[in-house]
Amino acid sequence: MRMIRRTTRIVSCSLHSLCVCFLFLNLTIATEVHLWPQPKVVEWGDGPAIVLADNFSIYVPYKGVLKRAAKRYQKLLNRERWVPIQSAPENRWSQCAYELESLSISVTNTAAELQHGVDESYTIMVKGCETMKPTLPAALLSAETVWGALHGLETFSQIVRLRSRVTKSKRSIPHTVLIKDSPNFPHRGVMLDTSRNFYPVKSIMRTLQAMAYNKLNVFHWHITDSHSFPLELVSEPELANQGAYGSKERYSASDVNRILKFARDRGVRIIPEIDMPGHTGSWAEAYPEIVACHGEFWLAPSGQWEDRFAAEPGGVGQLNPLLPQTYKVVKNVIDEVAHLFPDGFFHGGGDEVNFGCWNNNTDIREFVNGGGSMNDLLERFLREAHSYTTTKKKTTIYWEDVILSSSINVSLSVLPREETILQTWNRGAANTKLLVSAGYRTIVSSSDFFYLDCGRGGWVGNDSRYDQQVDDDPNNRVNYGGDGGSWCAPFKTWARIYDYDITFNLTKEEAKLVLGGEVALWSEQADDTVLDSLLWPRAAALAESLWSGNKAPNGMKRGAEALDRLNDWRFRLLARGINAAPLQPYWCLKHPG
Ligand code: CP6
Repeated sequence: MRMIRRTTRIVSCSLHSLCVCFLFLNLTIATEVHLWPQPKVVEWGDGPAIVLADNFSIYVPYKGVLKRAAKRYQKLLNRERWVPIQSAPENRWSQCAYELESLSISVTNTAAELQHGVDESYTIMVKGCETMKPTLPAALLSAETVWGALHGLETFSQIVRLRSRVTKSKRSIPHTVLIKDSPNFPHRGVMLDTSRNFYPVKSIMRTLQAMAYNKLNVFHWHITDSHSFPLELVSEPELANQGAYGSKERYSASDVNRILKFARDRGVRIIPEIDMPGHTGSWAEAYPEIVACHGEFWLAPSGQWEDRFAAEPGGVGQLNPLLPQTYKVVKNVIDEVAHLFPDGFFHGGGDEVNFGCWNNNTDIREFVNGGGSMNDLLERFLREAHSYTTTKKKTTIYWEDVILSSSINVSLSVLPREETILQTWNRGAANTKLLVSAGYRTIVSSSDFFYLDCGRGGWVGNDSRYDQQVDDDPNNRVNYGGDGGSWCAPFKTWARIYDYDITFNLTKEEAKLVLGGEVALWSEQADDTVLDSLLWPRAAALAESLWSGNKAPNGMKRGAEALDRLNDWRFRLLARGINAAPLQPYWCLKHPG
């Protein structure tokens, strides 16, 4: 009986990504403390633990971001009550005679702004006591910039832990530590869609906080889409007045500024996305005349009337590139958003432009009948919109569709390489290859690996993309089953995200154009109630993969060893108020190997 139960339990751990090889790995990788993401270089010295004094303090000689961060981490260290699931061997737990009184921070260049490519490296040195003659332990964090120092503070907070049992209330760190750390990729992001469903400011802040814990440094804010326009703009107040879900479901300039300050204080950049010219149905609430096909049906090029749900469940709409009024609104929006958000990058959307939608519009049909092409229209729109963003001195990001969509063939001169970055989402590595070989800097967010939204059942709509297993009735708009369809399968597990190599199959030169990656949370089926558990700990998997890689120093995959640390990390995130989802039965964590 006992035997059978045991076997069953082991099977249910291994089914969810093996916890059986821990023992072997623990022998080869002697991590005293579990860190996430794993730093590039970590050396633990042997010797008694260093106990933090009760009045331990973080010493920062600079005002501003770093001072506020030190305060936050000091508070966090004071209340941290997290104990690792596996304690280090007892012989590590003798302690130095003197306690550690402070951590000192020094920064070389305090003026470096938080922008793409800023130096994020840091070094932590902790010197323990000498065993024979008692000496004072010392801890130093040094960094080139404030932003590197923030990462160092986070790592320091992960080194600290409660001692198990013996001295319950005392925090300690291992004897002598050397950590030298810097990221592999400068762009490590999370995309959040706040249009399909609204997220309160506090849930965005909680997400930014969790990102900082994970050293993720880019929040790609997909603010607007067809379903709602939740951003208040002074120059175009009607867009939110009419297009937001309600008077509370919107972000004011002061909300945005609070979010921006919160993010900057944690070393996170915010890239705003205003998705155009597709995905603009919500603009039609205020400006029906500038949006094509925002009704129920459109006339496809095939001559068939198509149900709008067939292309975009829940509502569509595409800006009409022929109208001067369109550009007046677009210019106001871009100018104000570019001003509101200080980042050097601006996301201009450009995904899923549907010529069938434009074909629904009489003026556009006339334009095409008169010898113009749909392609000309898109090119016209992009050229115009691009000139607004570059006038604002922004590098513009677009979804890959603007050059890779099979129906689209815009002149690349509209998208100059120095001013343009493209973001993948289809066909995994193949599209990354196409973008970089066309000479574009690229951000990877392949839907096969990095899309976090799928996997929780029904989709409203009879769209075959989302819903393969729906019955044959074309009027049936409810998918009762499964995981949401082929686009969603397989589920994007942490390991699938972790193991994906964003520079797969690229030459060294091509790989240099890959700036990094983003996990994406589209919100058709998500809001604040499920936000944390959809993002965490899966976004943490991306965080480590882009920070220090998914391979151990010996070149082997570090999946199993990573799982060990990620389990601990998930519990620490929980202790810090992030509702990260469990990865395994707790039993597996208690019984490694
Ligand atoms: N919304 C917008 C979406 C998606 C994209 N853009 C999307 C497409 C396919 C999947 C998931 C999301 N919902 N504006 C594509 C970039 Cl599987």
